[in-house]
Amino acid sequence: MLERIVEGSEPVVDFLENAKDLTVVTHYDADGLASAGIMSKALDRIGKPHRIVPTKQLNEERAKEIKKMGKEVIVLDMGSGQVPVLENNFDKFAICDHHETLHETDKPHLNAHLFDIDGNKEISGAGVTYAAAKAMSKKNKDLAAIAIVGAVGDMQETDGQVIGTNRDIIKDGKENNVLTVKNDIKLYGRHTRPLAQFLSYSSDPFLPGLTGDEANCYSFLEKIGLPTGSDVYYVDLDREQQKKLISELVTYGLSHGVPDFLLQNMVGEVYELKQERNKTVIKDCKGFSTLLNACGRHKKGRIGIEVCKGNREEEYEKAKNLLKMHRRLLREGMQWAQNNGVNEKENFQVLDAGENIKETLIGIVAGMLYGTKTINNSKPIVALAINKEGNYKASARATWTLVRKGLDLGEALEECAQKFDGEGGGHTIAAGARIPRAKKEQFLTAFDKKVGEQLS
Ligand SMILES: [Mn+2]
Repeated sequence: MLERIVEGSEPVVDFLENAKDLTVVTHYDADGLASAGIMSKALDRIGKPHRIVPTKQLNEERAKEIKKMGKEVIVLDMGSGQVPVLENNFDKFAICDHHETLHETDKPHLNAHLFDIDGNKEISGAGVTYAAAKAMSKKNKDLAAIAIVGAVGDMQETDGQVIGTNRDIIKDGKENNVLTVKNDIKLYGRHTRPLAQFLSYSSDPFLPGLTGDEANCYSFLEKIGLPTGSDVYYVDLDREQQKKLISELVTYGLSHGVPDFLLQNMVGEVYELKQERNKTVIKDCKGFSTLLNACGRHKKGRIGIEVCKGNREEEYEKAKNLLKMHRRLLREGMQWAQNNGVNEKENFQVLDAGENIKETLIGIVAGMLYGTKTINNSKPIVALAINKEGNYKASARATWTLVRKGLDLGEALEECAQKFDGEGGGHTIAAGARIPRAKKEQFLTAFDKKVGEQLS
């Protein structure tokens, strides 16, 4: 599958090789930053100068700003849905994307869906960009690990592992000594936190009594006979001890009402960057993508891109500090949500955070609330935050169980937001919208009705 995209990369590669004044425009999330890391490294290797612009969106206004910097753009992890904007502003452009919204163009356009590959699940923006890099030079196969960082960051794992074309990329990564794959616990911090802290910080899934309570985690570990020293990390345990911890956590979760699908997701394939040092946040792809997300969400995308390209000094230290801040804000957001609770409607529930949670974090908080006692796990959630313009940013999240029953949050948000002078869209399981402040109640009523129709 991957090879088909590599073969189809020729127009993009020609474009890059002939570019005179190149700007790399990329989405600001983990997948976008990974895409730019891969592209920038590949361009460095052929000695092609370029500037990099991470961006949240690519509308007319933003395109005009970018045009002032340079006339030729390669757009990564976005662009397929913005062809008219690109046509309006640039004589020369190319696209590497995996999103489904497709406009036709005669410019170099690499998109998974053009090869009948499902870009939602089987390959990310970083994966498509990796295919182009591989077409430029076989040397770039060492960037396969960063492509998987992008896929994991874009939540492309299905039942605990990546699938489809992403598996071809994994194969490249293994063959080139940059990736290792094993079955293991998928909680955040295997490499970076002492065991008790590792458990207490794990909010996905939320384990009632353990998450957020280090003292309880300490007693839990003592009770099951595992070491509690502050110098013992999960990766320091032997295989038997690791297995013991996992089975005890599952038992604990089941007896504390954690949905079994969340507990199942706790174990699966773990992707590690073979060349990175143990006990660093970038040792595994999940940690790496979280670091990138923190950079992007706090408008420091370029720092994350440098880390993707191999910087392990100044930029890496900055990125780690951003991650610390990011995680603190998320904990505070979760705390706020749990203290204030949700408002349950007929077919969904609302968390109205107003100005108490940043709009850039509201979606992550909404997702993390599943499995907590704060929300009803059998209904979708819409979390609202007031954005810079004073309007509402809405982030909707659901479970696969609901999607299987017919729920499509992307469709529901798009339709309901448009009705009330906003805009929205996204995936079946996760979507977002912007809603004028005065239209909030009308929007929520329409959304309730729409979701009810989808689920009936
Ligand atoms: Mn993406």
